[in-house]
Amino acid sequence: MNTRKLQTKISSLRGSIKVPGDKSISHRSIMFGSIAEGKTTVENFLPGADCLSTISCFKALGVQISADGDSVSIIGKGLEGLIEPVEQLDVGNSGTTIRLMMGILAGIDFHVSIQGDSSIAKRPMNRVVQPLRQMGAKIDGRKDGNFTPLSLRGGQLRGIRYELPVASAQVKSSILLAGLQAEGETVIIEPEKTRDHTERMISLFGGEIEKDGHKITIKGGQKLKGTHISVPGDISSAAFFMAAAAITENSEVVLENVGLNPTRTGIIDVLKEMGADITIDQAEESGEPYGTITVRSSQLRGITIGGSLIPRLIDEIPIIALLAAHASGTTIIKDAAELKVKETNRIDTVAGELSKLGADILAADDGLIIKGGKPLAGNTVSSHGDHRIGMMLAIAGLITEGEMNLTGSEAIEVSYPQFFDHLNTLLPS
Ligand code: SPQ
Repeated sequence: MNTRKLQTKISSLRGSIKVPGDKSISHRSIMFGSIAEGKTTVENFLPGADCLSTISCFKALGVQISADGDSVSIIGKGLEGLIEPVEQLDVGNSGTTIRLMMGILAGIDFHVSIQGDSSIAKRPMNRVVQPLRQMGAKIDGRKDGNFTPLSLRGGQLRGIRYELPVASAQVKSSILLAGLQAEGETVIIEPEKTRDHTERMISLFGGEIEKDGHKITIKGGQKLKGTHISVPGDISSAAFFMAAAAITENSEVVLENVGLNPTRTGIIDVLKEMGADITIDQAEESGEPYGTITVRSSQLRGITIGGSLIPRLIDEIPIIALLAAHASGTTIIKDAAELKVKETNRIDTVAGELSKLGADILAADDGLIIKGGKPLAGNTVSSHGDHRIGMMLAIAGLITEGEMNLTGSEAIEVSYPQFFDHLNTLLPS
């Protein structure tokens, strides 16, 4: 495990950066390219550890994939082109890889064994295992298939009508990928709208999908055709620098080519409501909307965040907690119990690590209560192996007095390998 000395209290943060490609879209580009027929090319792919796990799993399933930095090309031979892997598939730290890949493998009549790291071993898989079993897949694993290692034998699936018990894009996407191969129609009802990259990608690859409010319908037996994908920058990565500019003095940070899919822009709504000085310049849409975001030093105030906003910013809650710790007044984050089943229990890790710096933050059952405005003081903090906790703490350093060390800083490689290089370019020289 690496320990890294963090930059503490700075006088300004200025400059422009292009954050790396969106993680959710990068995963999906590999998966769809692998099950489509013909060649798919991907530009601005995120070569972070999680997306590289997706590439290695699909290579093990017999797909020809060549990656050169952020350019990837995939020779898809359709679902029939996938072969039974000799070795266990290793998803590393990636929940998206395991849950979406299971939806694909559920429809194929061969055996696969899947595992991941110690964080994946704690994350619930029942949420996809249950609907995929209902569709006809045979899945087993630890605790009746709720935890890895998992063993899966797919086969002919039947369409189902499924009301999602939790708002989860991973569960929705897994069922949609199975639904593409099932007999008849699959209908999914979401309790709240979640990120819709899978739906957009089905259309981009020539498939048909119907959306009507919270209801999504897909017909089985569809064939997809390879295409070209340009991945926009990841708003979840940009969020760390948006927050950094807002909480530091004399700052202006420009973030170029950031994905602005409305199912992901909750962080922009929150920054605006907290009083941030933020400008959005949206560009023409090509499959996924994108644009330039500029954030300047701001006077922030506490707000209440909950309901349908939560899935639109679920991965940004660690950095929102830091914004709240800096703002004046109280921030309440509720309806976010899903945070407990991420790479770490993010309610506990956020509250624990920010408390170490002196923030007034309480863990609640479904969120956090933060009384802002207390000055932060340096300490040794830990990522707990969670990339988003590591990046949040590195940004906290920028407003912290004294020395600060981060253990487990390597976790950041999962979604943002150039994070510290980008941060350095914004620091005063
Ligand atoms: O892939 P993984 O590990 O689940 O990644 C996380 C993250 O913080 O990067 C969650 F821990 O993002 C998920 C996100 O929380 C990625 C995702 C997707 O690409 O579909 C959807 C969300 O998860 P969920 O469970 O709400 O569907």
